[in-house]
Amino acid sequence: MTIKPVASTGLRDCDSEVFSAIRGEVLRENETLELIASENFVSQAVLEAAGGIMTNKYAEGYPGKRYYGGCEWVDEAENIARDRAKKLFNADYTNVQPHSGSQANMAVFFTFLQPGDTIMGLDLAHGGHLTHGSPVNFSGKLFNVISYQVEKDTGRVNFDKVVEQARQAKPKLIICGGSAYPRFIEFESFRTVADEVGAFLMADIAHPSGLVATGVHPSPWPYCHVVTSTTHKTLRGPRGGLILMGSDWENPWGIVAPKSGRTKNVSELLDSNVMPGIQGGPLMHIIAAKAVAFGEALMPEFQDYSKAIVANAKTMAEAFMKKDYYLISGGTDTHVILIDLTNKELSGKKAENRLEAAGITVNKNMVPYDKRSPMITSGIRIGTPAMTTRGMGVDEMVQIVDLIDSVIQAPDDELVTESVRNEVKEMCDQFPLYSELG
Ligand code: DSN
Repeated sequence: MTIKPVASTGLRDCDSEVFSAIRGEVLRENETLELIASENFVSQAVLEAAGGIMTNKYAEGYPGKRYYGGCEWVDEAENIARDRAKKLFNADYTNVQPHSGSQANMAVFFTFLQPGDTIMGLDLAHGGHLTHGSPVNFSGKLFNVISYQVEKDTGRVNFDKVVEQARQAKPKLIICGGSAYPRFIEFESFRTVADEVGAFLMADIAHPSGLVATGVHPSPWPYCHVVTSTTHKTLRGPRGGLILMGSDWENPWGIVAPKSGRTKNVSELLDSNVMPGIQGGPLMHIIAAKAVAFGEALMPEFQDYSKAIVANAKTMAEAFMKKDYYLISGGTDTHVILIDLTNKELSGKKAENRLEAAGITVNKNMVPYDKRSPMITSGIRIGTPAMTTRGMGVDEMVQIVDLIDSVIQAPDDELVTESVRNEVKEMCDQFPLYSELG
């Protein structure tokens, strides 16, 4: 038997089942309207790096200090990623190895906290994130969690209440940011609360990070002690995580390493909590792709893109409100719109299903004070990053709102679904995606 060299056959020829699944996803992305606020379409260059041969390389450790030989080129890729991330976010320290935003958050918690310490984060049902203290997540299992909420009438955080809660709970860490908060994160107000109770302040900017990088969303500096993010939402990179710090990396607080009791820079503590603390070998192909995405985000065009994301979201928000949709917080400052469908008499789950049948992808989402369960929900979340990448502008956003409304008004009418699906296909044909993938 002759063993073929691995490079001799491509996916199409050697594995028709997986090829067919990927081909199906290419068609799905092409032929539907992608409105999930946390998704985006990466460039061909990012795709190439993410699917590249650095997936072969083990590189536990950090550039110049690895546990494996042969790291010359992956060191170069990781150094480029670090330099570009620091420039992009005006940061003094970064770690680009977290496989996801959850791992970035976990590394921060393990650096700044001991199990059992108290943390304060935005309630998941009010726009927070699983890792900000949900009882089903490590954050809720390992730490004592006090959640803050948004106000029923404004959909916004009430800082008089947050400070009152913080005075009572005395959290060691306060987390700001979330996954369904349509407004700017109020970094300065959170810092005032953190200072009052002597807490560390962490911002999770996973959602707006592309907007933060381009100045379209306010900066977490100088207010936040540590910042985490994902790289694949508004930042339009490969799926992954990121940690950032400003000058506090020098450890003005004298935090000590738990085992040795030695005081180190926070940067060293964070690095060792990422690897070997919670991860092994870094995904070097993804780190190379992060470097490419950071390079793209440093280009002036990326600021135009970020502004267009927000202009599109604001246009959609206005169009929905004209049609009597109830938007949490009455609009948006970002790429996210959160709609409470209670006055439309269908659940978030049904809306998600019926819109999907019509070629429009959104996700069901809890709304503040939701009476339904997380698997049913009363709301949907909509975001504009992916459609903006595709080149769609405000006219298309108004058209999309009309299409969504047609489905929501007649969710069980198959003729309406079919007609919307045809219009979606026509729109998508005008804005081709990944045509180079055939
Ligand atoms: N699942 C992500 C989102 O959709 O916002 C957050 O992790």
